[in-house]
Amino acid sequence: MEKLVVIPTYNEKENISNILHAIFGLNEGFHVLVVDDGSPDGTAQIVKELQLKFPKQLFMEERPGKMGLGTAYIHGFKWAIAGNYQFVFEMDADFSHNPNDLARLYNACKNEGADLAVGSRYVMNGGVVNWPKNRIALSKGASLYTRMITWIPVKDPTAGFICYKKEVLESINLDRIRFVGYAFQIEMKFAAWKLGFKIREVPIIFQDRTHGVSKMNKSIVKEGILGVLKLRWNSLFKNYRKRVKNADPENSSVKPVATNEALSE
Ligand SMILES: Nc1nc2c(ncn2[C@@H]2O[C@H](COP(=O)(O)OP(=O)(O)OP(=O)(O)O)[C@@H](O)[C@H]2O)c(=O)[nH]1
Ligand SMILES: [Mg+2]
Repeated sequence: MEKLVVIPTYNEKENISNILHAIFGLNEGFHVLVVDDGSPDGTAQIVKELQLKFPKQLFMEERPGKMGLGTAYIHGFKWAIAGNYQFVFEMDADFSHNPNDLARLYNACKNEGADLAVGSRYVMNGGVVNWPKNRIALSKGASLYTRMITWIPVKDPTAGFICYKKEVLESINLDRIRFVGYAFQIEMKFAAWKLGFKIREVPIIFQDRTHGVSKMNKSIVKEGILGVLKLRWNSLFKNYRKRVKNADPENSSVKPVATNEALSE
C-alpha cells in the first residue's frame, strides 16, 4: 500500500462527492479514508454510495458523534499504519486544499528527502485566496505566536495539508496527542521536529471554502493558545521527546481503533 489520504468530515455533503472525484480523477493511485463523525447532514451516506463506484480505493470509518478533528486524524493514522500505507496525507474536505498539490507533497517525501511535507501558505509562492481579513490575521497571528514560543522551524505551523512518511506516524505515541483543533496540527509538527524528522514546506495556495460551514470556534482558538504554552513547558521541563516517542513502534498503534474503544478513552 502506498498512498492514503485521510479526510475527516463533519457535515460536508456539499463537498464530499466533488473532493473524492477530484482525488480519484488524478489517477495517481491515491486511496482515501473518510473519518466521519456521524454528520447529521448525511455525508456518510454519500460516501457509502461512492464506495460502490470506487470499491478498492475508498474507505470510511464512522464515529458516532463529533469528537474533533485531532481524534479523527489519530483514528485515521492508526488505520493507515495497520494497513501498512507508506505515505499518509492529511487533507480537508472543503477544497481549501487543492488535490493537484497532493503530488507535490508526495514528491517532497518520496524523492526529496523529507519525512514530513507541509503544504505551506506562508513561504515564498504560497498564499491564501478569498479568506476574510480577520481569518488571515488569526492564522498569521497563530503562526507567529507558535514560532515565537516554540521556535519550531516551520512557517505555517497550523497547516493541515500534510504528507507523512509512515515512519513518522509510527514513531509518535499517537495516544499522547490529545489536542483536537489547531493545536493538534501544531503538536504533530512539534513532535516530528522534536523526534528529529526532516520537515519540508511546500508552497500551496489555500482557498476559503465556498460550500458548507466552517467548524472553527472560540474553544479551538483557546486550545491553540494554551496548547502552545503547554508544549513549550513540557519540552523545557518534562522531557517532551521521551513522552511523545513511541517506545515500541513495531507493536503499538498498529491496530485500528474500534469506534467504541475511541469513545471510552
Ligand atoms: N470527523 C471530524 N471532522 C471534522 C471535525 N471538525 C472539522 N472536521 C473536518 O475537518 C476539516 C477542516 O474543518 P474546517 O471546518 O474546514 O476547519 P478549518 O479548515 O480549520 O476552518 P475554515 O478555514 O474556516 O474552513 C473539514 O473536512 C471538516 O469537515 C470533527 O469534529 N470531526
Ligand atoms: Mg476549512
